[in-house]
This record gives sequence, C-alpha cells and structure tokens, in this order.
Amino acid sequence: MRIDKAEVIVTSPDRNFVTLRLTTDDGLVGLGDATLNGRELAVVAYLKEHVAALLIGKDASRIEDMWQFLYRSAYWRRGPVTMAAIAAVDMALWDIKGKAAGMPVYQLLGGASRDGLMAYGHASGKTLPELFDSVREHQALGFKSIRIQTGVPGLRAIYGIASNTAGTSHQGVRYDHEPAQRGALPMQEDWDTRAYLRHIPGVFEAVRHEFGPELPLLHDAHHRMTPIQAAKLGKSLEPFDLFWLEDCTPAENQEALRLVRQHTTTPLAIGEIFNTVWDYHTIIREQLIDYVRSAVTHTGGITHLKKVLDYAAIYQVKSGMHGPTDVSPVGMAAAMHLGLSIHNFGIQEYMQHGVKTNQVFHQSFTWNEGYLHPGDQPGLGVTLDVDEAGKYPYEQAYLPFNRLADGTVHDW
Ligand code: CS2
Ligand code: MG
Repeated sequence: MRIDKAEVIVTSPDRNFVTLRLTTDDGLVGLGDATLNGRELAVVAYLKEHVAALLIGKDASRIEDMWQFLYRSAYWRRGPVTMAAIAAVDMALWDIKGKAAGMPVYQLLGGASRDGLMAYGHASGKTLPELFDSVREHQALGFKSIRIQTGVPGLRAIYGIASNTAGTSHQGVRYDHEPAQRGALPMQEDWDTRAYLRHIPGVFEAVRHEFGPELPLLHDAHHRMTPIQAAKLGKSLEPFDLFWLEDCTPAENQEALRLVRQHTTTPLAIGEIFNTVWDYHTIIREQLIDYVRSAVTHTGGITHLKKVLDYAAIYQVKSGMHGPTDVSPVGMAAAMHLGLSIHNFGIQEYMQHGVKTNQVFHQSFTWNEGYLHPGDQPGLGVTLDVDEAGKYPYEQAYLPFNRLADGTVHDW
C-alpha cells in the first residue's frame, strides 16, 4: 500500500476549499482537508512544492511515522500553514486506512463512545426580532444548542451576523458561507468594546426570557477583549447560564486566561486558531478553559488533535471542535469520527455547507434531531467529484478586519 499519487485540488463552490487527494498503488483514495481561510494558496504551495514529492512511494499505512516525519524533518515547526498541510496528509492516510480495513475511521480510533454528536448552530440578528427568528429557524431544523451573535447599536457591521447578501445552506438557513469576502482587499468593519459590553447581557436576558432556561446558549467574542473586560463579560453573563463564552481574549497569551478564570464561572472555550498541543499546554494543565476549539484541519490532523484531546481529558476539559463553513466536508467528517470515538466529547459546531459544496463533496454523515453521526462507510465517508469541483475555480477572498473609531486596528 504505497502512495502513488498526491494531488492538490482547489475548488470554490460556495467558498474556497483546498483538498489533498492521495492514491495508493492498489487504487485506494484518501482525502484530506487543507483549507486555511483567506490564506488558502499558501497551503497549496506548501503541499505541492514541498510535501507531495516526499509522499510518493511511501507506505500509506504508517500514519504516526508520516506525521512525525513531516513535523520534525521540516525543522520549522508549528504554524497554521505547516499544520494544515500535515493535517491534510494525516486525514487522507486515515481515510485510506479505513478503506483498507473496510471500517469507518471512528472504529479504528476505538469505536463509538456515544450514539451521536450534539451540534450547535449559528443564530444571528442585528435586532432582537431578527435574532429570535434565527433561533426559531434553527430549532425547526432540530438544533438543540444555539450560538447567539447580535448587532450592537452604533456599530455598522459585525462579524458572524448573516448579511443581506448571505446565501442559504442545503436546509435553507441563511449564512455568510464565505465571511472571507471575495475581492482583492479585506472588508473593514468597526468596533467598540464598551458598547459591546453594555449591550450583550441584555440580549442574553431577552433570549432566556423568550426561549426558557434549558436551551444551551453559546457566544463567540472573537478575541476582542482584554482580560479584565473578558472577566467583566463572563461575570455579567453568569445569570444566563451560557454553555460557553468563546475566544474572550487574544488566544496567543495563555496566561491572560488566569485573570478571567479568577472572576467568572462562565465556561470558556478557546483554540480555533491554535495549531499544536503547545498552544494549549498552560491553559489545559491549569484548567483555565473548559473546551478545546481546534479543528482537525488546523491542528495537524486526527493524529495530533487526538493527542491534544487525550491530554485535555485528564483535566476534565472537553472537545468543542471548530466547524464553520471554512472547514471543508472532509475536515468536518474527520471531526465527527474523532468526536464520536473520544470519551471527552463536549459539543460540535455545525455550520451547514451550501448546496454547491454538497454537489462537489458527497458525504455520508447524518443529521438527526440535533445530533450528527459520520456514517458507516469505510474511511471518512466523503468523496470528491472532480468534474464538479472543476466548475468552480479559486477566487481571492479575505476575512474582514476591524478598526476602532480613531482608526486603530483592533484584535479579532
Ligand atoms: C468562528 C469562525 O466558527 C467560529 O467560531 O470564529 O467563523 C471563524 O471566524 C472562521 O472560521 C475564520 O476562518
Ligand atoms: Mg469562533
């Protein structure tokens, strides 16, 4: 079972996706997601120019050895581009191993620890009535847990709130499938942390009043606060019993979470921009977070994220894997197999892909009353229709950024 072919496929059905496709000499095909939102072509070049040739002729069954070889032999460790490239190879090899064994990947990881994966959807609205409609729309689709993002009076545009030009998912949910907007330059948004801090508690109070105490509610702060501001927000949200507050401070300063933690019992989730266990070392060991947000795609694949989550399990920290539309159907499948098998699964983010994306990527997962399941096809359970993918060439796209009223670039 030697690797015969390594192809990098770039397609842009509802948004840009990068997929690695490995073929073995005995005809098995494995897929890996290498999509790095807004910096896609850097990973394409890394894979095509520096990795593909190293794979040819190698034993496709040696997943751990391949991971260690790609990580250590490069000398330059970690970082989103490197780790997304390694993740794609890793996922494709797990896909191949599953097909060779005739088993879904979750069986190779130890089998199912649960029947399905509770998933949360993204409700958003500029105003409360819009937000309530969006929550109801998600409940009608079966979602049992919901992320709440809201407009803030005085601010023009806020990331995570579906715009008027948003597309719809295959189930008709209104989403910005590509918040990384297509165009030659990134969109500029505005930001005011004090206005945000004044507004958010009232929104959660209204949502609790409307939807009752049971519905798990989540919120994403996109790294915009200082530790003391985050502590204040966590404290002010305590009466509304959040499932989690996500990315409350800029993620690279792990120590910042100590201060937040001292002041609030609101559960904290962090890590969608982390790449290795080293980014989590302090915050897991000191129990400064409750949920690990990494995607399989951005954290070196199933092999490495499983190690992060096993480490987290010792400290009662659970998974909350990233699942926006920029994680491709292949990356989502990998998350579902891993989530089904580990003991410390927490919740899975599930932002549904668009109709065109689902025509390019044929998927085996099921969605049943708020729960995902990866399905029982051998491997990851995703196939890529190359002809369909060819209809959608890459288009430059950037995530938006924000500036304060005086023009200062702010964290996000
Ligand atoms: C968000 C994402 O899903 C989330 O929690 O933070 O929309 C994130 O901003 C994008 O995936 C960035 O690529
Ligand atoms: Mg997030």
